[in-house]
Amino acid sequence: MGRRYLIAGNWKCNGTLAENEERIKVFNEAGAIPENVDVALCVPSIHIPMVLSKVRKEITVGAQDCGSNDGNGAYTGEVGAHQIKDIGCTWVIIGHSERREGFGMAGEPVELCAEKTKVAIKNGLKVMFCIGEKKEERESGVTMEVCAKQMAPLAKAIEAKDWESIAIAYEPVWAIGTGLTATPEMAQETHKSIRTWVSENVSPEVAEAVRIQYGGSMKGANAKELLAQPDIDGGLIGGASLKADFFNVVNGIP
Ligand code: 3PY
Repeated sequence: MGRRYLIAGNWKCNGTLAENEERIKVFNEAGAIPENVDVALCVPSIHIPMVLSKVRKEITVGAQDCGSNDGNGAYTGEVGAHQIKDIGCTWVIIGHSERREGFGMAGEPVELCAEKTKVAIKNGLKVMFCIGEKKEERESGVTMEVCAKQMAPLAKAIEAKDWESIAIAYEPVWAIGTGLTATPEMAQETHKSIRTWVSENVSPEVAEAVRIQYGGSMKGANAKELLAQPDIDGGLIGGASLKADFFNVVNGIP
């Protein structure tokens, strides 16, 4: 496989400054990073400057969302892609299911996620673009229809060359924060279908090159088997990225 693995931590809204400094210390001392993997940490925005100043240079840093505004303006509470880039980040997560669901409020529609991605790339960021189905959608056999609906506005909003700045994070919603994980076979089947969708709707070249991460309760204990699948190119790691176990995932790559 020509694709480099991408293992990224999604710290969500966790940690005091002191706790997150301690996490960085643990990861800095966790041993060498294998040559065929990119490691990133997407941390709470308010802790980005601390993480950038303390983390070892082999680990890149990202935010967990950005505004759809392209530049400065009257957008109270937003953090702009231009600011995330300016401060030194490489990545931004867009469309995580927790944001799509909206924490009980109106969530982020797929068109907004596509627009944010376009703006993020324009401002020099790389994007982990999250997609994935809910439990009832998997049970009624519409997993791929759901993923396609989430990707279609993105494919429409960006140009072919922009895909170089994208990793697709397939995160079945039923596996997030539940301890449930898709079996390696289930995950592989969906990753393969996603790659086929990209081949048919973007181009075979983009499909071959784009990295598809698995997310949803990935941890040291299950990473090796998931990452051994031919279409799983990495992980977006929630809870386990808050612990030393994150490096068991990094070290689980084939
Ligand atoms: C999880 O593993 O819980 C995630 O949501 C990763 O983004």
